[in-house]
Amino acid sequence: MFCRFDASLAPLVFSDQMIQISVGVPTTNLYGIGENRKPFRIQVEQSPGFSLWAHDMIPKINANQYGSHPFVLGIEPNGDAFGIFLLNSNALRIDVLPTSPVTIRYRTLGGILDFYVFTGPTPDDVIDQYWALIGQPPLPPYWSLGYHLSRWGYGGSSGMNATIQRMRNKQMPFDTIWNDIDYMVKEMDWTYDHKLYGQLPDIVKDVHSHGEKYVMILDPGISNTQPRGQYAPYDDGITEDIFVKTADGSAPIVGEVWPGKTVFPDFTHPKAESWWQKHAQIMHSKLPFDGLWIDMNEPANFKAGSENGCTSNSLENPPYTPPLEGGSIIDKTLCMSAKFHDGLHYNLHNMYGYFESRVTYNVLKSIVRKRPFVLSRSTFVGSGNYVAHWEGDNFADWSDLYYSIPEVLSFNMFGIPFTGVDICGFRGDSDEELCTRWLQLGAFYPFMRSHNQNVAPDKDPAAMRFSSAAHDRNREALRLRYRLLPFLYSLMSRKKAVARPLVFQYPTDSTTYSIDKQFLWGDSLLITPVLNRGHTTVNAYFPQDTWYDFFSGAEVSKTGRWTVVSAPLDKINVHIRGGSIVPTQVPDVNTQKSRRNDFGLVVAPSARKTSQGFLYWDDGETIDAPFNHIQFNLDGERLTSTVKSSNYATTMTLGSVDVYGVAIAPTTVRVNGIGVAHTYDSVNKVLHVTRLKVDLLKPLMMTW
Ligand code: MIG
Repeated sequence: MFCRFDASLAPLVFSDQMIQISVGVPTTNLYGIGENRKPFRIQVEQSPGFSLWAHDMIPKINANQYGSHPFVLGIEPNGDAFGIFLLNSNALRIDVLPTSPVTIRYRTLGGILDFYVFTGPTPDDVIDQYWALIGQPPLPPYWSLGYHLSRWGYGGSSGMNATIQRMRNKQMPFDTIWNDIDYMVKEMDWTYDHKLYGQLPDIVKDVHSHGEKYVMILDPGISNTQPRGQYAPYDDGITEDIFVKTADGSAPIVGEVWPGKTVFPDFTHPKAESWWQKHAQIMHSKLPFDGLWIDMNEPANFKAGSENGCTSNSLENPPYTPPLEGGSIIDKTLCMSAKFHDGLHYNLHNMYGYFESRVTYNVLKSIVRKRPFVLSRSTFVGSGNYVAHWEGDNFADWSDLYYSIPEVLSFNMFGIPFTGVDICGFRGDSDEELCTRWLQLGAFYPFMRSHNQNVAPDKDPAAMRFSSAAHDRNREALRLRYRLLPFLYSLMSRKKAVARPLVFQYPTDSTTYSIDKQFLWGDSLLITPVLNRGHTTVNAYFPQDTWYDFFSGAEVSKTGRWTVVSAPLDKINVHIRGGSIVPTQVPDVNTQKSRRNDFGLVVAPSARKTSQGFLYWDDGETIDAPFNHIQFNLDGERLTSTVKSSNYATTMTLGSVDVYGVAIAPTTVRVNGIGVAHTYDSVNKVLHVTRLKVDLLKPLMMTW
């Protein structure tokens, strides 16, 4: 690895509001730099440039989006990886120039050059090193790994209730129901509309009685136009003096968001947390929410700067600005000279979402006294310590379906592995084919949520306008998700990237460098979704290794090349890598129920007939919960387990084991010394053992 920071590739500029420095890097395989919509591998040949400036903007190519992550990972042709990270919250332009060596040119509008270089040598090592610096994401509550259903504009409690009922009636697995801004009175935080959503407290009660959870949205903008004494969040905020101020510091800066004119909480203010806490607590006593969703925290403002414009100075009109959506640095946000407790908006803008995330996480934690679940639109370096993330206002079309994969893979590098996008698309109409394909892929987003714009037709898995065949396919996608939840949870417990690009696993295989239509879960599952209308086959790359169809167990005969595999509408291709053991669980309609079901193991032998896997298990909600950790090991015709930790007292029953790649039909199968019934699939070479009732908290030994 040889990265050269110098002035030979582009002149070094060091001025108050613009610093430029370049680094020469020894590869064209570069990944990261966000949040920007793009293919996963940066298209160096096209001389791309990225502006990092949090902005309320629909995801589109070349636009600065909701968050800022100035991190780039490079992989050299020999497989060695490195990372370069610039810790800087100012507006940034990062250009990638196809020179020899490749130049990464940084231009920042302020701050200092606080660079970190990570030496790997593997891509996973780079990510470990980066996360060691910025913080490892905490384990989310188990229920939040389930399927989330959201919509803007249910049309009130009855519409919301109807959505819930059809999900239940059609046996669609889901864990949560979400409310967007239409639950509020005039879109004002910490209120709910007693007319339109009069039944909401009952709905939340009913949701809880079914083992489901409730999540609601909050926006930062606080209405400042209510009569005095009528809206405590504003009155208290004034008393506590926690709103962002105008340039001269004399008064809160006023913008305009959904509630009309608003002021903006300064989440860097020491008193902001107790203020947010007070109103969250009052609300929670009426509507006991389980999770919170924080939107519009770029911070977004419908007016450029403020109601009264901005003062004219070099902060509002920097000598250099990168190309920005909306054409100006104050587009859809507050004036640059607005004042926070910790400094100027000019310097803190990219961190507004981060500060709100931290405060909201702390508040929720103190209210529910369990692991908090918070979803945030705007993110910065380190946001993964507090929140999950979604891609914002995507569109219901096939290209957005594809772009969800680079988004999820990038955020897995950025330390926010718990990321997904709005399934079926937020804007526009998704027909049942697109919706099904999206649910199938969405089952493999670490964070799986459907959400929908107020003006868009229903797109939930049980939507009345979808055929019953579509409902069946959607249910299958959801059940697959629930079947794999113990594996997903175990992956998340490792505090490593969950959704991984193929190049991380096979860094010396140049074919994998630009693959972003397939990805891995951990190092075990290869996911190959259909991303085109009408397609019932898909071109899959199988790196040189042993691979089995996850569902049938059939071994992939030719690896190290592209292969067309069948992908009928009811199927997403999933393959398991030889050498893996994946824990599963009999799915159910929510995680409260599925967590009580029997576990299963899918055992995929490597060429040397060995494999490993593990299962992490705890109560799914307690902070620093005692846990069980069971390791599985295959060696030839012997599957064993080691209970590494068993501090969580519970029942864990192993109900089935499927062993792939068993060449010869076994005559006897023994589990813990006792002969058990089994079947053998001679076509796919699979040994199935079902109807077991084995205690997973005791060492297991299965032989055949
Ligand atoms: O100006 O709350 O990205 O998920 O439904 C739009 C309404 C504000 C943007 C979010 C979207 C949400 C919507 N919000």
